[in-house]
Amino acid sequence: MKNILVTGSVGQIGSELTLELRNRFGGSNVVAGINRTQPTGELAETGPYMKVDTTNLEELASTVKKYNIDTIYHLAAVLSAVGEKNPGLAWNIGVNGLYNVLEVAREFNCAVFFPSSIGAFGPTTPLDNTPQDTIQRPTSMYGITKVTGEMLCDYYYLRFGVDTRGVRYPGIISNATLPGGGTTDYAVEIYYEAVKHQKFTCPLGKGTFLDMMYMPDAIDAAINLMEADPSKLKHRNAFNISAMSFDPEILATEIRKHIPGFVMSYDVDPMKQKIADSWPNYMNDAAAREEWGWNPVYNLESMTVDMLKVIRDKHSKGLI
Ligand code: AKB
Repeated sequence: MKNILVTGSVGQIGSELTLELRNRFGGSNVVAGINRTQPTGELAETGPYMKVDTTNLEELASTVKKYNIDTIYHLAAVLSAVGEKNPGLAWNIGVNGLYNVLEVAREFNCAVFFPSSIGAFGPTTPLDNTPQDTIQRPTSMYGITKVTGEMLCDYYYLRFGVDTRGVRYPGIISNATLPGGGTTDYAVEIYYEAVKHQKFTCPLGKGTFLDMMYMPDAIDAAINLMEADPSKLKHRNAFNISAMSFDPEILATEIRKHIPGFVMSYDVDPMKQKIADSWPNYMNDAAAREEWGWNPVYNLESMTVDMLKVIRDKHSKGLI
């Protein structure tokens, strides 16, 4: 029997991951860890939720104990753009929060999923076909917390045998919960603005290629990796995973196939642009494919069809 805790369960990935885990493993077996934002709707109705501030070791430990948790999906995080504005907060949540999760996992024998990111790379990394094992000297605080997290997870596995596993997520595109404060958020916002106003002002410049992924694939990645045969995993943590790579122009052209009048202009945010320029154009994810069968379903075309269908539906119901 699995008993799962998801930290950051009201966030962009956490909210959809929690519901899918409840689908697969039963609502009462998946605890939604919340902090400042209360869960609503399905998230509040389909299973238990608890206040779990990951920077508070006692709060985390008492929830793990109370629900006999054996697996923690640790999604609580501060994204890259917010992290640059508040580096102390990014460090506290990104590193001290993870340290507490790993300590509790060690004490209560839990497996841990940790999402690293393309942010764990930096300007001296080979940015095309970025290898699984390569130079990592990120220049954002977000990236520094992600590299530290990758190494902490390796350390807890090697030193204490904690079953840590993780991926390096690209920008995640979704239509349920909005992302908050990332560099790749434009690739979500553009769909909403295209449906609502047929125009969008892009904060990243033409030619800024980044890896991206549709949410259903991001969720499958987390669950499939956690369910994978451990004897096949040579890396365990920080697997490069990707599904597509595009720049804002390519994305706008794809949207225009469905909304011919869509107009995009640019107002480049220097801080976001600097971060994006230091991240890979596209990663090599062969290790994930070989070691645990990573195989994304959605590409830019199929994702765009689905995104526009869902967002148009919400718009027609007055929900956005
Ligand atoms: C961000 O832009 O900060 C995140 C990420 C790629 O990790 N979406």
